Amino acid sequence: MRKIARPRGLSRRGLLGAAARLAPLAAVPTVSLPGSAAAATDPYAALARASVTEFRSAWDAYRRLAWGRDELRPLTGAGSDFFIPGSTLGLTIVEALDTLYLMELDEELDAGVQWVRDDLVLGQDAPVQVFETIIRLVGGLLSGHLATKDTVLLDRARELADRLLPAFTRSPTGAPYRYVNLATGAVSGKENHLAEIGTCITEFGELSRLTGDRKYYDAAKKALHAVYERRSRLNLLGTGMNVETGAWTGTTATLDPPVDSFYEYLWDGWELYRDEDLRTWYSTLTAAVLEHLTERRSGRLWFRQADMRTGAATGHAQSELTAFYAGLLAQSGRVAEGEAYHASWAAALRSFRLPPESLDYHGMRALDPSYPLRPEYVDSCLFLWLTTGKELYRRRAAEMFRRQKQYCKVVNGYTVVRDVTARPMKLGDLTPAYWFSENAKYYYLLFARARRFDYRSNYLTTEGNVLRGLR
Ligand code: DMJ
Repeated sequence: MRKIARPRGLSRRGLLGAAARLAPLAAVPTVSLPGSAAAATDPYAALARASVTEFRSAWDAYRRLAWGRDELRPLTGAGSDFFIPGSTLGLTIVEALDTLYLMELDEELDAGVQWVRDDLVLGQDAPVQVFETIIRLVGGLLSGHLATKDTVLLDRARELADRLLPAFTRSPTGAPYRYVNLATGAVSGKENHLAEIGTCITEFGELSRLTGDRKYYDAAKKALHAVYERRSRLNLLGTGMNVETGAWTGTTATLDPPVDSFYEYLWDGWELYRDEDLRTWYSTLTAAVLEHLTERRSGRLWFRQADMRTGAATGHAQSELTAFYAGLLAQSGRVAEGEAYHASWAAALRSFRLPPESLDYHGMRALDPSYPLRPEYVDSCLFLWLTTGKELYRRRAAEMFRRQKQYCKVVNGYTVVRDVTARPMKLGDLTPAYWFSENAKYYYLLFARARRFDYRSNYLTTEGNVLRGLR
């Protein structure tokens, strides 16, 4: 996530501009931004250089060992598939395009665009997960297009979105099916999760803005509404629904996956497209989340699980993925809660060397001890820094950067951890594509004075794809 002030001069013309209601520009945050007098002496210059060095070593390994494959297995030195067994959609290349641009690695960027132009085959006869395809591939192609102005990238984004659309248009409720066959349009997976139903309006909205065809935005908004209109009397949501009947398949209210970015995109959709409905839906649901899910424990703020109909507490687990919510809270005007929630994760990092995938915040015990190189904690560092101007968040990011290097760095870049509580830590064998799109980008933007980034006015998707603020 990760969106800051709305771009100055963002065009309101065109199809979406006509549809969305206009609103005053959001205030630009008061921050010691790169290039300002306060940033004259830069204690982060060495970290900025190091963030590029680390990215390059992982990128070189990917090029050498797995070029064109979805992801790199750095220990075995091979590629792996993410979407379709035995086939590739070039996930790492597509995800990295705008990071390459921001870091001014133009030769590598050209090679990536060339691969998309010559080798990316979209019409494959296989089902793909709609949500992942939108946030990673459609989003990656769009931010790549915005960075390079190469129309091939926009054409591919549009082609891919068109292949995904049956998941939305064939659904009786408008909430998308989980999978769609890219060649035939056959849909499957009628039980879907909230994050997967509702995390598409910024990518589809951008596609509508760029192409002048509002069908993408309309499909995404209808999906969000299909969930919103089924909220409980407490204004709480469950975790999933049957997209054919509209019945809830999970009735636990939670911010953890599989819900997380559902809330994020309500706010983001409002912020990008000034659609008042989305702001209303976000505000209504967030008020209920803060009323019913907030839990203070040893002075720390966490978000519990509860029954969506009664509000009764049902659990006290917290996923690392929910760390993004610190930034979202601050973004949407709840700065104190956002800072408090980030402080809870910072405190957890005093108990664990790396954040476990899931923890029980009552006993501060790892429920899932893996660490798949998640970016959410640092994502919130970036946004909280830009919102508050506090150097605290750069220092926290610097500490995570150091820990990732200490525990996850291997000969061919970076790898996931299977157990952060083991001594020594047990490593897995994967560099997730989001490491190139998110972690590496957030570190670079936090530490560098990126010349190609507008620190005052920008928008990054849930996958870290930059849709505003590239220059
Ligand atoms: C990314 O794919 C996106 O941030 C998504 O919204 C959930 N988290 C993963 C990385 O952890």
